[in-house]
Amino acid sequence: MSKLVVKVAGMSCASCAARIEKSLAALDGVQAANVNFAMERLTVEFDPRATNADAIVKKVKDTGYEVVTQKQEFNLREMSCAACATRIERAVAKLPGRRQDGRHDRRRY
Ligand SMILES: [Cu+2]
Repeated sequence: MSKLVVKVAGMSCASCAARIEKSLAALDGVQAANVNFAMERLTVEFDPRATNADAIVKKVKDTGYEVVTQKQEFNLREMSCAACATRIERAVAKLPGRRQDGRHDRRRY
């Protein structure tokens, strides 16, 4: 089971959200479709053997709404996290634990 989470634009009321849910539920391979109107967020659980993210996005567009693809944002966020991890690793490496003379400090943390 795969999960797709995207931002949907163009909804003006809760029945828009319901319309998208209904439309996606009719799509082959979709197990569950949930639209959070307030968050403008669409969550779809689907069988990747039966459908894919592109088909789901197309269906949303065909229903009359826009998908603001966040896949790229997710990637950026991951990259940013990796950079943060590196930064943390670097910062941790600077913590005392080794003496200038190279011998290990026996202090425990
Ligand atoms: Cu509406």
